[in-house]
Amino acid sequence: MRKIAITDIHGCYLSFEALLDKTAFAKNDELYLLGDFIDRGPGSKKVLDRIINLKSEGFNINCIAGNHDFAMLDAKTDPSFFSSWYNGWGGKQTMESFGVRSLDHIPGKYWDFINGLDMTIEIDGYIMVHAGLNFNVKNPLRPDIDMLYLRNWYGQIKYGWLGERKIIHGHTPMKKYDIEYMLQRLEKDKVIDIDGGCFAKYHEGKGYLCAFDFSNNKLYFQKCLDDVSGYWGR
Ligand SMILES: [Mn+2]
Repeated sequence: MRKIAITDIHGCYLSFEALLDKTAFAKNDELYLLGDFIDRGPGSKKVLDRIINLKSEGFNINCIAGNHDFAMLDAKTDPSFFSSWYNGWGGKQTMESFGVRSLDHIPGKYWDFINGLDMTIEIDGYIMVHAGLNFNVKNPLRPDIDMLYLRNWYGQIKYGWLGERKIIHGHTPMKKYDIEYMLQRLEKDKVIDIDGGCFAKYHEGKGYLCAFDFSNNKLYFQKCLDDVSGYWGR
C-alpha cells in the first residue's frame, strides 16, 4: 500500500524499468507519475507503452502532464512550433522512438493518453504537480499552464493556504544530494523536487531517476542507464 512518485522520465525507458524493479512496485502500491514522459531520451514510445500497459494490467497508475507532453500536442497542431519542439525540446528523439517522420503517424492511443492528463493530483495531504504552483492567484490549484513551467517559486509559497499539505514536483533537475536534503526539510519546507535530471547524466550530481515513496518518506535513485548521446550530440 505504498504511494510512490516519479517524475521527468524523458524517454529513459531502461532507467524507468530499473527503478520500478528497485522499488519492487507491485499491484497493491500506487504510482504517481508527474509528467515529462517523453523527449530527449531514446525510449519515449517504450515509456508510454509501459505506462499504458501497466494501467491496463490493473496497476494503480496516476499520471499528470508535464510541459513536454503538452508541447507534443502543440507541435502536432501548430506547424510553426513543430521545428522548435523537434530541434530544441528533444522531440527528434521522440519521433525516432516511434519511427515516424510526421506526428500524424503516431497512433491515437498515445494522443488520448496525453490529452487525458490533468495538471494536479491531491491525495493524503500531498499535492502533486509537474513544475509548481502559482501562489499569486486566488486558487493555486486552478488548472493553469504555469503549473507545467514555473521555476524558482518557493519564495512565493503561502503557507497559510497550504496548511499541513506538502507539494511534490519535478521539472527542474536537481542533484541527488539536494533531493535528499529537501526530504530532510520536508516537514518544515513542505515542498520537494524529485527530478534527478535523468537525461542530464553528463552533469555532476545529476543523471538519476528518482522515486519518492511518500507513504514511508523513502527515496530511491536509479542512475541513468539510457543512451542520451543523441540529444546531447555526443
Ligand atoms: Mn518539465
